Amino acid sequence: MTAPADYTPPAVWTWKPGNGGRFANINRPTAGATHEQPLPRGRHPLQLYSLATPNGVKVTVMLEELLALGHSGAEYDAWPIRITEGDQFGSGFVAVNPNSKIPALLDCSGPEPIRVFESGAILLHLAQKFDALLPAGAATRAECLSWLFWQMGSAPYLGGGFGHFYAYAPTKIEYAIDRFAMEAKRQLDVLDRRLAEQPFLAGAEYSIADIAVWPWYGALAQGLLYEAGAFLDVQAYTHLQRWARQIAQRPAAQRGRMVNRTWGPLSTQLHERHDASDFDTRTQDKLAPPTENPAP
Ligand SMILES: N[C@@H](CCC(=O)N[C@@H](CS)C(=O)NCC(=O)O)C(=O)O
Repeated sequence: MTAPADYTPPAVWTWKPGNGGRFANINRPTAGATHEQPLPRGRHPLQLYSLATPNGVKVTVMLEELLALGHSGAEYDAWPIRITEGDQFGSGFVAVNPNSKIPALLDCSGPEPIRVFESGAILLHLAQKFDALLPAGAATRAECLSWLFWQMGSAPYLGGGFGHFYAYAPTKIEYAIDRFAMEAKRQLDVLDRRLAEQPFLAGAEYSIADIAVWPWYGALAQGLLYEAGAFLDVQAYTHLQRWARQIAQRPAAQRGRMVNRTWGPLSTQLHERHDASDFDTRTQDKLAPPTENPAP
């Protein structure tokens, strides 16, 4: 194994801003707002503040699925939060999510706005509100929630562990890449075995569990995350491949992955979404300048 550079941690850690890592210009060890920046508010009951990273795409796919099911109360305004520029530390965003991470939802359909942060909490809030995409039976609901929370606990090892050290860290550390590649492959195998038994994660029906897992592990399986498809041999997970393709063909998934996307080919971007017709009437002059890919 290649020897890592010598480093002895000091007795007390201190922050060295701009350590060369990706996001070094925005990461910091404290919480709270850094500047005044009110959030825009549109006309729909649901106001989403997000970006089309895997965590953001979960919510826009969910909203597009709800609209496709005929739930007009799921109409939403989606506003981009440019995390590479520090929008998540603006006062308005921090009031909706004190954790300063996208996605964040403001549900204005009742007498008082309700804030919801954490993508899993947002999926559950919407599923319960519209009584949709959450199985009714006790056993399948438990299975659905188990996979939903599996995603919340597992993806940080994929994104913050494997993705960070394989794709973003300023030096390639064999120990870290080995450790997290092993865990990423174990997770892919967990999903593959489950999807060998059932068409979807909760069982026979598509649910919020699939909506949570697909933007991470479906994208990884399709070679769209960290350019790691060959490295992790994702084609070997044939049941996961089948499931990933099947969801990618859903019109709501195709629309959802475009919303608040500010990078990549222009045909894949829709910076703001205020109406279903926005998908058809996108023009280049409505788009702000594209930004760097902020994939986690
Ligand atoms: N557990 C959170 C994770 C959210 C998250 O990590 N969001 C990232 C983008 S994918 C973010 O906003 N990062 C900005 C930052 O760390 O400053 C969720 O599921 O909502």
